[in-house]
Amino acid sequence: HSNMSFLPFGISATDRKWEIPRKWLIIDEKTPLGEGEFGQVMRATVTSVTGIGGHRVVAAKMAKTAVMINRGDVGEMISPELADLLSEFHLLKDVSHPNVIKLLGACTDVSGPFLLILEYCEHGSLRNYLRRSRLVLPEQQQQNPSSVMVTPAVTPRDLLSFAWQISQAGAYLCEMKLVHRDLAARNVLVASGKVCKVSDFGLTRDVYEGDTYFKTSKGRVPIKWMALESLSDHVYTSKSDVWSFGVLLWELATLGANPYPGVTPERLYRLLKTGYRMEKPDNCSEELYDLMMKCWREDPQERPQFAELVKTVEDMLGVGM
Ligand code: ACK
Repeated sequence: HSNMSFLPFGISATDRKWEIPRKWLIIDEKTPLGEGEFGQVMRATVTSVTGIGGHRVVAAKMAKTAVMINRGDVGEMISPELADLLSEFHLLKDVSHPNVIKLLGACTDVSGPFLLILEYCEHGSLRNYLRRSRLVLPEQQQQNPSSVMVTPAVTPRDLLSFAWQISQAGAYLCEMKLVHRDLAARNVLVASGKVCKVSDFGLTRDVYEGDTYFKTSKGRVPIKWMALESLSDHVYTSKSDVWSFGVLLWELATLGANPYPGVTPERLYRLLKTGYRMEKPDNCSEELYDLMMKCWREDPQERPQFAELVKTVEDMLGVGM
């Protein structure tokens, strides 16, 4: 086997510019960032890469069963997990936005598993970041300023800033005619400087919790983030992404709580259809609650566009004055 053969699955000659030789990658095996039924995210260091700067910490994402795949046989041996990773690769090649996870490269040669190399986001997922922030009391931070570095306290203004950044990413994706389908706090990463990056473009998540994805014949779907029309007709549009963004606003307001507590995924559709929506969380402003409620309008056309959401959150932040 030639050591420079490439995956047949949609990897073209022009993709070679993304190729990172495996020998440049040092995978930190001891501290997997995330592991699940679908694959793994590992922390790694890329060395001697001119394109992306000398030494750099990155995230390497792999499909769990990728090693088992006989990549010599075209088509038939590809696992759904690898298919998701490959589609994420092809999608990320064409996007560029400060609030969308950045693709740095890939390892596609057949000497090892397909690896997607992404920028590293030191604070991990927004959901975990929000939940960790609950544990930090302002007094604690004053006493021990170093704790600020580990888990910075989250202010109401930070939450609005996160909402604003994610709405910008939403507006960008909408402009690119891309539908994310799985916008949720677990799929937003937090980089240094509290910069939010929308990630997980493969639809299927690596790590998930109990009622997050409802298993159907079509795979796992994030029921509690899904718009009514996605639940009933499997319709996904930028307006269904707006619905999910509304749930994400609720996650922000509750510092990462699980939506619709006590509601089983099976019951959710009927409940929403009868007009039920989540209550205003404690400490959530009327304005922010009004915004999420608009995102959850039954008629997709009546929901705001991402561009409008950006403006409304901007007004709430008081920027541009
Ligand atoms: O909250 P976390 O630690 O941050 O748990 C998830 C886990 O992997 C599964 O996705 C973490 N993760 C994923 N991608 C990255 C990345 N690019 N940088 C840092 N952490 C990541 C995420």
